[in-house]
Amino acid sequence: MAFKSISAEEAASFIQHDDVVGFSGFTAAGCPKAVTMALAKRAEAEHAAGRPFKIGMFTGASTGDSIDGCLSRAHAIKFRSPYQSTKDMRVELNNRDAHYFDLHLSELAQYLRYGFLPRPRVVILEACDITADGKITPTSGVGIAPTLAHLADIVIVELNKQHPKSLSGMHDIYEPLDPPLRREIPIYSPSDRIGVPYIQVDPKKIVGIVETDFPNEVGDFAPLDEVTELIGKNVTDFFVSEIKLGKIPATFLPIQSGVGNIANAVLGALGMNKDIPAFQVYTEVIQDAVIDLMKKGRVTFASGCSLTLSSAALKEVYDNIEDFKKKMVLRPQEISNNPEIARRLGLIAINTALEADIFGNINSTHVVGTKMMNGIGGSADFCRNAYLSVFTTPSTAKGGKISAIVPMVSHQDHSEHSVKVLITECGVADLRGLSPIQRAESIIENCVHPSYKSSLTEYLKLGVKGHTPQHLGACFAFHAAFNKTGDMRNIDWNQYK
Ligand code: 0RQ
Repeated sequence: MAFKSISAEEAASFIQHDDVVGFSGFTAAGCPKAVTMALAKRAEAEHAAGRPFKIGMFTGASTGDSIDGCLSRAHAIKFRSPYQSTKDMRVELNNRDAHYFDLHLSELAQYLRYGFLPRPRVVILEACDITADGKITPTSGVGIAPTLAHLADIVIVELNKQHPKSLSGMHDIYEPLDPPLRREIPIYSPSDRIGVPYIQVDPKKIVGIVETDFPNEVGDFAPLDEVTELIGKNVTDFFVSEIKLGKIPATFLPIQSGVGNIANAVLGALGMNKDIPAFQVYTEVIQDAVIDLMKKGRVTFASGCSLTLSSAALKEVYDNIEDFKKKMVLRPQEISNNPEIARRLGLIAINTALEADIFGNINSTHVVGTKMMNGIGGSADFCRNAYLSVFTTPSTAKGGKISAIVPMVSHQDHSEHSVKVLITECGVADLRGLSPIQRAESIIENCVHPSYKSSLTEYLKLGVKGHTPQHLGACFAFHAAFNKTGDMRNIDWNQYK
């Protein structure tokens, strides 16, 4: 090998307290693991010796336990961006032991290049292959790796045997020029390739290769239940009727589908309905449902930033890699989530809300207004720029004690201006062309769980005048009731009359 083989511990010793470190990958796919575990041990040893050790970190999106989990438990994070989804990281940032700034995923690479954010000094890239002149083939996720590779002073490569070298050809690596030199990004169809299949790194920056054999850390998806099945059916029926009405072309449009169990279930349902033509996917994370639908011929092409697959689905892809390479492409998140491309391709965007309000605003991130769940991820990259933007959510959470639909969202990620359709297991509220009061009536009638309908109707009856009938003294009554009694159903509206 042209580069020095080093241990994970040696690699970790290149990272100092207060360093800014970048990591390849997107979700748990394509992330380094060995060096970060060694780094967490080093941080613990430094802390035990009474010395400070914390790093600033930039990743593509969430990572696996070997990065976010280990470094959180070691209290080794000074700041972090963007999206995360591990339990230990949530504790760390909700305790404000680590500073988290949440960012649209399409913006991160350019923010780093523009100098808006601290420049990473060290980056760790997971690869399945590397050439003597520094051409790196990423593994199952790309994220911001190309930008990190050219900005950093020091590059550490984890060469992971779990990913075959034959993955080469799956990636399409392209970094746009920065303004004022930027031109259009020439993707006119999800399958267009515009870059090269590798990340070029200056070989002089590569301080060593750490050979590893760690499997991906993507968990399995939850099985379908009655609620997710109904949401999937409602989404599908709605699209079928939109095609019949000629509002969506009969050939259909590329789908962007969000992250998590619900998104996976919705996409599965959509793919199974034969009234929807076989379709292409232009999305951020390629989840299990896409692979299943490809096997059935229902998804004809998928462009994404990562293969966020259960181990069984990833094996399926790797066992048939040449076939899948013809039907899939993995891009940097700057391209997979690019607003220009979302608008041009006419994506149908389906994302999951944590909470919605009766006027169509969406909270994707904060539990009861204060506690960070995961982050905004790419949801706004797509929602604002899609041909049609849909949000789905179960109408209640926590056994019915929380209504996912409230008078006013406790934190806003997507505004009423971007959100076009809201769908729960109860039904569909098509918000296009409706005024605030009409949106409220439609959402209460179609999407709210029966146990909260009368309460939200009472809220509207508080009789506030004006364009948007929001009662500023009562709009958080649901949240206040939850904080006080543990159940949003315990509201006495009389106190607000
Ligand atoms: O809690 O895990 O303790 O049971 O939130 O909820 O129903 O399992 O949903 O896995 O689909 O995640 C919005 C978080 C949904 C995700 C969110 C609780 C609920 C449960 C998870 P438990 P489910 P999912 C980019 C797409 C933002 C980023 C994005 C997300 C847990 O989709 O992070 O959209 N989205 N990226 O009980 C309190 C509420 C709640 C609640 C649910 N109102 N209050 N807790 N929960 N509603 C674009 C791509 O292309 C990928």
